[in-house]
Amino acid sequence: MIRFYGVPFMEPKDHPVTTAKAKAAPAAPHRSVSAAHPSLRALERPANLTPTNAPGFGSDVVADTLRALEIPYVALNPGASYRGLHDSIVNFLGNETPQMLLCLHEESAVAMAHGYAKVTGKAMAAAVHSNVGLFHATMAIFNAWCDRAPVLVLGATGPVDAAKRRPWIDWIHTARDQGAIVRNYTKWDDQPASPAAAREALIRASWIANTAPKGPVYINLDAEMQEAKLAEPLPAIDPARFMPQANPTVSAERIEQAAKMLRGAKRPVIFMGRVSRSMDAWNNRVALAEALNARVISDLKIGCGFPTDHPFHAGAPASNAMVVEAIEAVKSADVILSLDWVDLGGGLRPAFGHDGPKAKIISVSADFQIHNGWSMDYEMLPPVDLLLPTTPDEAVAHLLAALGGAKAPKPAAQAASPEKYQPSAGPLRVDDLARSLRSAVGKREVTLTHLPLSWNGATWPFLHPLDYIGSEGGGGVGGGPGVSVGAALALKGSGRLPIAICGDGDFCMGVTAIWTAVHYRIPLLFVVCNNRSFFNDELHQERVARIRNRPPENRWIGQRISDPDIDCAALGRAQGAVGFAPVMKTGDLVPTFEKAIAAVEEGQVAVVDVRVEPGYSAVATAAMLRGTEK
Ligand SMILES: Cc1ncc(C[n+]2csc(CCOP(=O)(O)OP(=O)(O)O)c2C)c(N)n1
Ligand SMILES: [Mg+2]
Repeated sequence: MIRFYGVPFMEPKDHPVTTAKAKAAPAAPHRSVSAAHPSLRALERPANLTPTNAPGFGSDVVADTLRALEIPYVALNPGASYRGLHDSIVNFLGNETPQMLLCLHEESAVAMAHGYAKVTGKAMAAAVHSNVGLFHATMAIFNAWCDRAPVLVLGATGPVDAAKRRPWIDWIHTARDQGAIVRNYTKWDDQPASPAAAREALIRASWIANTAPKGPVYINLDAEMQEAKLAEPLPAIDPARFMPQANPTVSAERIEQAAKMLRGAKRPVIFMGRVSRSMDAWNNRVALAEALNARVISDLKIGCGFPTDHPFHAGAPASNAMVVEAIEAVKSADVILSLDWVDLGGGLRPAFGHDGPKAKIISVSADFQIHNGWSMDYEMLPPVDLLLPTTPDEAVAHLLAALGGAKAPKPAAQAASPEKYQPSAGPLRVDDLARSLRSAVGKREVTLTHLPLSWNGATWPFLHPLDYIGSEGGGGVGGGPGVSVGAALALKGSGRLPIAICGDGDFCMGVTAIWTAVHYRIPLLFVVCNNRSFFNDELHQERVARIRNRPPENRWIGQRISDPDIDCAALGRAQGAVGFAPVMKTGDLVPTFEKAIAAVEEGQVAVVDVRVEPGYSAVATAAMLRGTEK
């Protein structure tokens, strides 16, 4: 029995305000993480708490509801606008379910929750101060939105009643409609005016965020509502009854239509898009591809959905652009099954140009349900001959059944031992980094929590749904470190080694997330793919200069992060991580990675700064062309 402030720790199901079983809706497709990891629970225990079970203040009701919803963590940066809630989590809940995770920037607080959701499929909370904290958080909220990742963002304002405000500060930190800052890239927001309304708002928010298509939600808690004494206890409710199963479904008729089209296909292609991290669903997708004899294409924007070393996988996963093998497969396809591919219209274009595809298109996606008029992250309107308006996991299971059932799932593939990396004497390139890291990792189970823009998908095969969890979603540079710390948090104790490979620009923007990982003992390896530049944009400047017949050699001005070069490992060391001297030579890669992995396996956070030659693969460079450019 876990104890806190003198009374036994109550599992959410026993909690007085929400007596019935608190079932998160919808059920996670795989393992559920409902409370903090034991080694984190041991940290930051509050002292001298008075045993009490009854909420006494508005914010106690908010905290109590977070526990009833089994929110394990709240990543936060503090602020007086939610000092009431802060007190309730520490002194009423005993800093348990949710447990606070202090972050040095709101962007990393939300990014952490995003990374956690990428692994678990479930929302944890992030708390941000009034309008100013929310301003910092916006980039990460947008990333989570584009990535369809559930995050419960808690914020605060006010007092909304102007008569109760302190001079100056309470006024500048109150806005008439704070939710407007993020309304265009959240699924829902609310500003409840009473504890009862706050409880309802949190339950609704959790339900909406965790229902597919998933996404971030924002609840703005009035400072006065939080701090006021509770006039009378709220009647007990069962949150599960307010969160009915609401995931999209598809009719048997449409499944049969799709199965008929696929049965008749001679050269089917599957676009492996936004799918879950469930192993069963992974096995189903392999069985479906094998039953159909389909070629499969995948993309590094999103988590892996299919073994990339499978003979049916066409070429390497795309980084910025589809590889030639994938384009050829799409060109010759007669039926394309898109499993919620990000930008289906754009994905068809390299093969078919503006004429549109000859192949029949079956699109599995319920994403249209959350398209709005502000964000165009819905991408191009694709031609679709049959829509299955549901999640890929559900559609694939039904399609398999309709096509005659799945074969017994094969055991999860074992990573083939990578070839021993033979360092070349030449310049150190991104591929050297990848190959030597694989060699140092050996047979360990690894989760790549982030990859840089310069990554070559051919250098690292994915054999399990947790081998790679996808990019930050919204193209917001700086998300890599925070997302990776959140993912590593979710993976803690799983036996997987989390590795974040970040560009130097990305790393430096989000670098203070490292402190949170070190402070809360979240082991993780950071590898900085340090080309000393915002190199992606050097290529753009070169492109523009060439088009305009101007000197391309000036592309580096306003882009290079050198003179001084940044010692990225020292940025880690300054925050308690183990940092290594910058790796300049290919021969030093493997031994340095081996030492760094050993440190992570001892429970530490390690940072290896690898000085790579600037340069992208030809296919990635080609993807930067816009429209009619040559
Ligand atoms: C928040 C944000 N700022 C700026 C950009 C524009 N941008 C796209 S890629 C990039 C460079 C990223 O640098 P780094 O992480 O070092 O990767 P590299 O391009 O060097 O491979 C920039 C600045 C962006 N996408 N997001
Ligand atoms: Mg760079």
